[in-house]
Amino acid sequence: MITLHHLEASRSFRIIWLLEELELSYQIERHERHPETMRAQSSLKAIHPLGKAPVLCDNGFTLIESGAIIEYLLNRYDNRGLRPPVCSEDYLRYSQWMHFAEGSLMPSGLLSLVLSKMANARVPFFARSIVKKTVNSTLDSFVIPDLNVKLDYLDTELGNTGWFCGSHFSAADIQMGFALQVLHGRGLVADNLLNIKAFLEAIRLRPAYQRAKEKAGLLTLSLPGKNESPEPTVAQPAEEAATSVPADETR
Ligand SMILES: N[C@@H](CCC(=O)N[C@@H](CS)C(=O)NCC(=O)O)C(=O)O
Repeated sequence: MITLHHLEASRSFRIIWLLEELELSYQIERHERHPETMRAQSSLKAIHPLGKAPVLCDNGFTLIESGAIIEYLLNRYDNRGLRPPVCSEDYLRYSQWMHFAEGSLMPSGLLSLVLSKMANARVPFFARSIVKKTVNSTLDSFVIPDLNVKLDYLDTELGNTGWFCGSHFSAADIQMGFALQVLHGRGLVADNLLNIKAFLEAIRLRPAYQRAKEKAGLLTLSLPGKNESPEPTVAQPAEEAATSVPADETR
């Protein structure tokens, strides 16, 4: 039996989503975050020394890293063609976006999260304004502009077909979709990035995504003092709008 160790509001959502897309049977072991530090509780360290999610156990093997877990599940169980053939041009795109998500996009998001937390951290009164000024200037001069260049590029790329590789949904859309979801949830995706918004709406309407959301619970973390942005909605044909599931109020 496949066992997924899932941490609330974390990347392990990707794996639940993929398992739902593949319609595999699996079990979820749930782990919680510490209410103040938001770090994973020690139960996850008992499964793997790094104490990070996702962790997948299958066939006596324990695997970490969402990209590696996705490749493993596709190698072994892909019955839906969620990865383009290795010799195809689409595969190059697939491979690029699978790496880009954790190699380039999530680090930008993490940096902005850490710095925003730092800007709001409790520091002695005399140092407060200096810390805030320094952190905000790093955010404004480097972190946010760098992230925006990436997001603009992604928006242009998504303008081609609406998906990250070729004209079909693939596992790269899961890997990238979660990262964009997190950034959107933190209000970091500008309103004019309509292709990203349409992409987020398209994934949200997938039945497997909706099932995964029901199983995963809270999807993303919000910043201190900020409410999460609601899930994006673009204009839909009337009959689709009538059948779509409303946004989960816990997000
Ligand atoms: N690159 C890794 C990142 C894993 C990771 O940082 N997971 C976060 C959740 S999104 C985590 O477990 N954080 C808990 C902690 O650091 O205490 C992956 O894609 O699996």
